[in-house]
Amino acid sequence: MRTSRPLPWWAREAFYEVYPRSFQDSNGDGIGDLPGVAQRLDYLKDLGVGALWLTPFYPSSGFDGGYDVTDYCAVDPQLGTLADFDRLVAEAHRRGLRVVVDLVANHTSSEHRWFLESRSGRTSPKRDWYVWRDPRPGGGPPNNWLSFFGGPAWTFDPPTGQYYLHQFLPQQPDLNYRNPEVVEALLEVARFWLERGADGFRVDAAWVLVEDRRFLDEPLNPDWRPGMRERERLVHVYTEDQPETHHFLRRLRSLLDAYSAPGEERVLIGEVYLPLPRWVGYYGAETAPECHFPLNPALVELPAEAWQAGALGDLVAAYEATLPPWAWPSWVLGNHDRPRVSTRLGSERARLAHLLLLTLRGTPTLYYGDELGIPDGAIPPDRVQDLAGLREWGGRWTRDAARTPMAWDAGPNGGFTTQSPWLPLHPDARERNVASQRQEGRSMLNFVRAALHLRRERPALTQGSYRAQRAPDGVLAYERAQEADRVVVLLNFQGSPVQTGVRGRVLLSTHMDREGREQAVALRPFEGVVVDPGGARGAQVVG
Ligand code: TEU
Ligand code: CA
Repeated sequence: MRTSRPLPWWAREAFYEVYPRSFQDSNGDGIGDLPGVAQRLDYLKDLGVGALWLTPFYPSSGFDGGYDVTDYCAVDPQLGTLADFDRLVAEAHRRGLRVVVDLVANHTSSEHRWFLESRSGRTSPKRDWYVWRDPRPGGGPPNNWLSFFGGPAWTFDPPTGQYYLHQFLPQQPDLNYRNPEVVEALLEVARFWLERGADGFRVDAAWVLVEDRRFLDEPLNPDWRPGMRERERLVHVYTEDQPETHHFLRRLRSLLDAYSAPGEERVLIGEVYLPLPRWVGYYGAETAPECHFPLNPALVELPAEAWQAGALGDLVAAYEATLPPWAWPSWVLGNHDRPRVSTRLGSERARLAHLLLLTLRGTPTLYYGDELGIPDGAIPPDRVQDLAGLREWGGRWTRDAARTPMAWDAGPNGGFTTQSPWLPLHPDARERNVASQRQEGRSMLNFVRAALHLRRERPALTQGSYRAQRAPDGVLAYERAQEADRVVVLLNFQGSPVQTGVRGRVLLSTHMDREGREQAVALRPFEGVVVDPGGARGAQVVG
């Protein structure tokens, strides 16, 4: 996107992912719900984010945290009603907050009426809504494709003698996007939520919607090593990133554009885990756009040991160089599928990571609770809810750990619920919660809030250009500039202090204890700062 034009809201604002079951319980059943989210909108407004992404709140069969939908056009009774959704949207809009909902497009629940009809017989009018294949000659699954959650991507259905495809759980049969009726049905679902005021969609599993129609075996991955996920034994040439997937996303984008008005765009965000050269394909083309931005998995997947100035600088440079000029970057630190950033990096580097997230060029997406530095929860085996995730990670990790309830105050259950919560809160919830961190001047919460507000106030940070700067070893340095507004960001990713030659006014430090003019900014271990160099000169970072 050319930066001289005023930015659309989805490029200007920070997004915040809410896992509704874990945000706020409003009726004392231990499960967070939509009215609960509505109660906490003032918090989000004050924090400084501009849009919420709600993970699925639809009726579901409960095998995959809501991602096994039984009815796309309703609300799970545990989480509320359609009227609660309408109120949530109205209350959000009243505060200038946007609401994006999850579109679970790749698959339905096996209990969805479409699938029940489809599996009822080979001549069912909905048979072709899913991907059914005969056993391979001599028996067994049609090919070697593997599911994300372990085991084959095919399950046999004895009454009709065929296998159906599921990229995820057997309880999540893949829809057949080669059938135009399926495309229409999903667009109809999208219309339903747009009519109710949703500001857009995060399309779930957007890079695996369609498979190659020859159903050939996928080649073995020569780089697979024990410890890697089972699905990675194969190279996904036939099950990921197929051209027809892009066709659907283009259709969906056209629909969103038809529902958009200047300043009131409906946004299309895609979940896309692919290497950068193919990941950028999900923006589509300038004249045939797809996602406004795909969620960027790079920082979510970056191993802790690679959080070094050099590697990060290269990573950002690669994104800056690969994105076409009209495409807008996206940055993410964590989500409901991966270990939390505090656990991956430790609390000091989690602050640095947030300063990076909130000062890079592009739309940042925060994950609820990370603004408090919540670590992965310890989930006793008898309380594990996410069996799918346990399978995905070979039993080594459960996604529940990253989905524990938000802590609002030092009261019982962190103010999340008056009853026993569906998952235990993090162990230090009595100290690590919104109320206590509000009072503590230098808390993670106050830091993230300050960074979000600084980002809003400075055009350089919201829409300015990005330019890497030379810096001493261990320091990632870059300048953001929008016309006369300029800031320099210095991030010390090493455990020792370092002197930079930067002169100017420190606007914000991860340590929250320095502000003001300095002759040569020195950084403490793992400290990051935003500096206003003031005037045209003096910003050069000298090693
Ligand atoms: O996730 C898709 C998904 O495949 C990634 O989580 C994946 O497991 C891996 O990290 C990619 O390399 C989405 C949702 O976010 C997840 O919660 C659902 O379980 C999944 O789709 C199925 O709907
Ligand atoms: Ca509840």
